[in-house]
Amino acid sequence: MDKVALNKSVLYKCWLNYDRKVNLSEESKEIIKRILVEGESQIIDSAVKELKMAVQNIIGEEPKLLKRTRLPHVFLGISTNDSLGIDGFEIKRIKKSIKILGNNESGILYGVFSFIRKIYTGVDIGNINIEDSPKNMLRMINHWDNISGDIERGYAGKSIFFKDNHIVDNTERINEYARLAASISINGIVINNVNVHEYETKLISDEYLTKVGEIANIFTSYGIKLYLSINFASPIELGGLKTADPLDVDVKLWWKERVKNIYKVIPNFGGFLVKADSEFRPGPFTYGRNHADGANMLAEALEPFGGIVIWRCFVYNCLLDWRDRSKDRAKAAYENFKPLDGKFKDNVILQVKNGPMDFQIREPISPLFGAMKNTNEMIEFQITQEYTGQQKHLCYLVPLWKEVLDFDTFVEGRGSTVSNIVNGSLFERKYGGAAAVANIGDDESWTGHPLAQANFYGYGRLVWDTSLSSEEIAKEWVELTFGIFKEETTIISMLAESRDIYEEYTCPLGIGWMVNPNNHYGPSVDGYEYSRWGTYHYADYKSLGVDRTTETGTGYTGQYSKPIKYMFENLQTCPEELLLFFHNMDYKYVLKSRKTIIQHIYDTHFEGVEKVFALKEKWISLKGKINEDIFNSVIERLNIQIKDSEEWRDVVNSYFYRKTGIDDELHRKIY
Ligand code: GCV
Repeated sequence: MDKVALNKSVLYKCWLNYDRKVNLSEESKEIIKRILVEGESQIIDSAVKELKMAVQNIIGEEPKLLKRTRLPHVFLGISTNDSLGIDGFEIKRIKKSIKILGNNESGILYGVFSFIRKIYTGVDIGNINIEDSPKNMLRMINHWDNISGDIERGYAGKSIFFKDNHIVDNTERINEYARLAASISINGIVINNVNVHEYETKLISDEYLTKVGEIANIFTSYGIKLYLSINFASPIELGGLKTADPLDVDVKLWWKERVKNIYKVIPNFGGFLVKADSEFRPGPFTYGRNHADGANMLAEALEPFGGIVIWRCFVYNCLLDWRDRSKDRAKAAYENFKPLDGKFKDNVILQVKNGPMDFQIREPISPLFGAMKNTNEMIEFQITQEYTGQQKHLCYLVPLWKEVLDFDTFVEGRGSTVSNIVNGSLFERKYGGAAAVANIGDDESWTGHPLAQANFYGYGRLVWDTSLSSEEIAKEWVELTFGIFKEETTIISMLAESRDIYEEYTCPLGIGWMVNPNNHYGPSVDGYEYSRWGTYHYADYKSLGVDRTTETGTGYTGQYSKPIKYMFENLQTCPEELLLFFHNMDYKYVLKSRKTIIQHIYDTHFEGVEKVFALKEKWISLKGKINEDIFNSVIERLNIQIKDSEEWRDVVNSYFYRKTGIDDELHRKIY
């Protein structure tokens, strides 16, 4: 039995807290008393361990693991059902027993987690009959952990993998993490930051590989493959070569040798994640080569072992001149990659951030989705709340991700959703899926803000089944974390409205970027306005917003399919929440709400703060009804959120009042 999970706090156990009463019929209790297993492997062991742990909590005794029995039991094994996809499973009642059958071993594990989930969310398992397969093949988590133990954009403590330039010795927590990740069907993990510095470069060297292999082994037992972010200049920095030119024979050989060594130590190594020629990271441009040259060289080395290259498309010029309004960072990914469509090897996947800028609270989808019909694409989300309140503010991100996945690009007519592009089905691609930047650290709660656990949980659930609604996922998470109780709707509604609230008191109408430079926390309307990063709002006394139309603006809209281009360009059809992303508008322009833009800015900022106060009131109504540690920890953060949102309100409103001289119709306090 796993002592770690049983002895730790509710905060630590997250949604795998089995220590509570569930309503099961006597008949069902009789079934789960006995477990029969067909097959043997690390993953099956994990599945059995999990089931035993849950059952012990439910019936108060350890279930029996038997070779055969005529009595009721739960059976775990491989399915013969051809309609199950890879990693899929079925759970069905057959006569006196329940069978949990996986398409493969991971499927068995996911089936067990699903079975437990059903029990703890009050489903009558007596007549259970479900079939479930993932919508996405790759369901990955990217850690931006540095070997120093710091996490780039991490808001939940230090790394659980690294400390003081070493890999941690105590792997208990990593084991627990693998379990948490597997419970939401994660099957790939990159343990180090995409910005690979001096020491992290060595993770692929013999000096570190044994230790990396130990971590890989922990993840393997939960059906998760380990990947590493690599430094494109490794042949120079690690191998002592004079160049990292991807077409150089010695460079190619060097990578082939390295990869061979990696697979000797980690036989099921997943592959490489690469940030190249982006934000000062090295890449093929130095040698006059392109991204396909770079990616294919690595792909060739990984190919014999079944490994893949995940090449990031977050490539843009971060040395722009703010005076030059013709340049538009939003266009960069498409301009860099679209011409290379069809030039990448089969085991290369392009990883594209959900929007063209950088994980703002509101952005349109990246036009690269669907633009590359002959290239594998996967989507990159950010669970860590870099621009969305840094796990001090409540911001449930599943509605945002859901919106992105459901967006119809029309690249092949109706039905060309982002979801169908990245899962590979629209263009029948070999690989596809999703990755997300983790919000995990060594904090007791893993995520700092206890309610930010819902984002980690929600990411996995949504990527497994993109047809789930964000409310369904929230409900599931709440019931697993707090139990089924009358007031659970309070927490569900808090989660559901939190993204809109955050948007209201921060950035209006899709403009984004009004944050303090570098740390990206708190308001600074002009923080990035006169900088080189390409993130401008162009506010003057009369208007604000970026004209990205083809006729009068930067031409960015031309990167979308025709119907989408017209939708964004036309003021009647452009979704108003993105109005200022696509258009430079007069403050007096009247929105569909019949409010002018300036009045909308004032109103949303005042209302946003009021809604944060209301969030706190809702939370207070739960006092005594939920775990006290969680209650207190969330109150602490809601107090911070109130103060911060007031700051946002006053800074943003004062800024625009001073720019425009236009009074608030309701004469509220503006400074
Ligand atoms: C890991 C943004 C973040 C960086 C991050 C980068 C990326 O610029 O602020 O911290 O670097 O995105 O995604 O590569």
